[in-house]
Amino acid sequence: MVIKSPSDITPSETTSESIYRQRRRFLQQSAALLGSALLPTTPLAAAPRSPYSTDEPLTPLKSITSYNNFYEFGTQKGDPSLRASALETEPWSVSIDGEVAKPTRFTLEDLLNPFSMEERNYRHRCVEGWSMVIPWLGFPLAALIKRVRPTSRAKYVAFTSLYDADRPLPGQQRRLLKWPYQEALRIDEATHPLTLLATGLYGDPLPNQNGAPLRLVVPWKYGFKSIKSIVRITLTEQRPKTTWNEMSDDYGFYANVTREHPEFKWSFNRERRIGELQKRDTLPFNGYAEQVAQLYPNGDPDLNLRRAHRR
Ligand SMILES: Nc1nc2c(c(=O)[nH]1)N[C@H]1C(S)=C(S)[C@@H](COP(=O)(O)O)O[C@H]1N2
Ligand SMILES: [Mo]
Repeated sequence: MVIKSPSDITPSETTSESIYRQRRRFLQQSAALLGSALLPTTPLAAAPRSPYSTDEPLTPLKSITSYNNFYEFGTQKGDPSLRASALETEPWSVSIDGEVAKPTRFTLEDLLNPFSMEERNYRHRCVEGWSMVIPWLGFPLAALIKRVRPTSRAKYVAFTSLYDADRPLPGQQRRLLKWPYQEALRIDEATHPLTLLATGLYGDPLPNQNGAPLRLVVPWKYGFKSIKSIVRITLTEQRPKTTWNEMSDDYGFYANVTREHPEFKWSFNRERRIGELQKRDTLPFNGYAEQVAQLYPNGDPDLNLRRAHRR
């Protein structure tokens, strides 16, 4: 584990988190006292607390930004924070194409401009068996999809991370994965109100190691679905290929956080919340069953597929 003890953390690293907590407290108090109309126009004032947010204690900023999976920068948990400064996020553009009214390449600014950012404190569960609680800033992917007007044939939404074969990132110089990293959701999952495009965390823009400048967050699925540093979004009729699912069926296309899956090698019923010593139970759909279970009326789609193949 790469988590440092508190004595290793320099003051500058903790400042932004403690300022965040102060501002958050101040905004909550002023909201209660004055009503939202009189709130100062800080970024946090524009990011109201969402009913989808968990009240669980937030994972410290230091852990969220130093214990990462971002194989473009290497496979060690510390590689992304050490190396992600190599990621150039300005200028940035995102192409949206496929089954949409008008395929467009947006500058990041134009893409984000129509949307207001919300704060969402979400649980994050990696297949490796660790978890965090992360205060994202972002907006529902549903709003963007609506804006680009999907055709009636759009059944899936595919995402691609940045990759330039002429200038590969450190981890992309090895065939750790098939580059570029790709992920996809069914369109009803993509337009579920929990599904976010995140542009920040702890009230500040996304650090590079967390997938700047734009990443997906799908909190009821294993972390590998939450693709980072997105450059392309494609709406498709057929189910797209996705990086980890192509490597092994153990990484299901759906990858919903489930318990009791003896068929899958990553069937963990327990998880370690970063910062805690005791393991805790993993919750069905990572604790979001009430919101998302109805998306899967026939049970776990990955498991059903596996059973069908075996027959
Ligand atoms: N492009 C890209 N996206 C990615 C990954 C990656 O290696 N490359 N790792 C995934 C995995 S396995 C996890 S657990 C989360 C980790 O996000 P975090 O480092 O912000 O906590 O990002 C996901 N998105
Ligand atoms: Mo992960």
